[in-house]
Amino acid sequence: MATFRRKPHRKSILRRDAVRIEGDTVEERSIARSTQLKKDPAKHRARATFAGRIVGVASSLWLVEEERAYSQPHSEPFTPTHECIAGGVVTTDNGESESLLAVGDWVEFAPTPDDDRRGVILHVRQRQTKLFRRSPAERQVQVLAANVDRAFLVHSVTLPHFSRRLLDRHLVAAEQGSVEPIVVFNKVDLPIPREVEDAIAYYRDRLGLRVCLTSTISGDGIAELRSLAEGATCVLVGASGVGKSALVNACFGISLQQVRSISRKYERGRHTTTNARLFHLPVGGSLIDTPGLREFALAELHPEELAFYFHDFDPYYPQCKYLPCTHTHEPECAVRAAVERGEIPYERYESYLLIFESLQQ
Ligand SMILES: Nc1nc2c(ncn2[C@@H]2O[C@H](COP(=O)(O)OP(=O)(O)OP(=O)(O)O)[C@@H](O)[C@H]2O)c(=O)[nH]1
Ligand SMILES: [Zn+2]
Repeated sequence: MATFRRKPHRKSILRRDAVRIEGDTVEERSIARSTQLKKDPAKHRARATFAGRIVGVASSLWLVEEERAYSQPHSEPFTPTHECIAGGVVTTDNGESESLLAVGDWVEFAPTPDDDRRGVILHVRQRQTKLFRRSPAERQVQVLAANVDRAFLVHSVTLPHFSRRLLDRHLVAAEQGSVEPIVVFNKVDLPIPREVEDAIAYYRDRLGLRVCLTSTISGDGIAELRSLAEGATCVLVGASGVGKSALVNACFGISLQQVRSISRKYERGRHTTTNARLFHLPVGGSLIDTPGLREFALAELHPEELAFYFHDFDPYYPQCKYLPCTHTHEPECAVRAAVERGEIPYERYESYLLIFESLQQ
């Protein structure tokens, strides 16, 4: 049996969303049980006999790999998993407003007595890093991947067309979650539009970001991606159809994930990948493929804080007349003056304004 160090219970006892099970709701049961739990959360957690990492989701079950599988390099992209449900009550070291469980989470669970391939998740350990957005349905923080070192922010140079605004949101989210951003421009085998060439140069040279130019057709940049993932956990995020799954397959040299052509009519992907999945690289390290997201609303951010994530504004900000300055309407704003002089591209500033506005809603 795997052993693991128990941390004292820190933050919250969560009630799961109400889900109908056998006539009553998990929520009702949870309320009943959480009174006992408040007295002794450690006792609840002590029922877990295994620790492991969530590597995927299948038919509403969380796929959990045992922690001991991590003591040596993985020779296969995946090892056997326990198919787990989240217990009626799950304790967590994370905040109440964020997703209870996400791919990449380290959890403590108890295998089902008559079938140890099944199990119940009882506790979620504190996330060291996370990539998150505001969930479109509820105003909750949706964690797309937890405990990741790097995020490959995947955009295609064309088909679907490059969205600067989406990349700017990705960059803010990565920094918020303490995840190192790697900007990936995929499909460089296709003709690269002029404005995308300019954007590539700007993000690489002006913002000093690590930018990879890749093609799953010509093989450009694949070795670079693989080496960036070595020994690290990396998540691929991006709109549907930009080629995230094709990049995962190219990094492994085998077909692990389904890839589908984009809709020519709408120039959009077809949302082929529906759940996040973690795969181990033979060199050590892992890649998490995620479903394509058209919307990337930022969470846990005040509009006034946004400018601090736009690092090309940094040299100008101290010269704004009014501090704090939102760089939207204030007179003698040094950031707007820099935009007027062409030192900050207008598209980048426009992207700032749009995000600023969306954060005010
Ligand atoms: N020309 C070209 N096409 C590519 C490249 N990479 C992927 N594609 C194509 O782009 C389409 C979409 O690829 P996917 O890997 O399914 O895209 P995805 O980002 O995983 O999409 P979702 O799973 O829907 O989020 C497929 O037709 C791929 O063959 C590339 O480097 N060059
Ligand atoms: Zn200003």
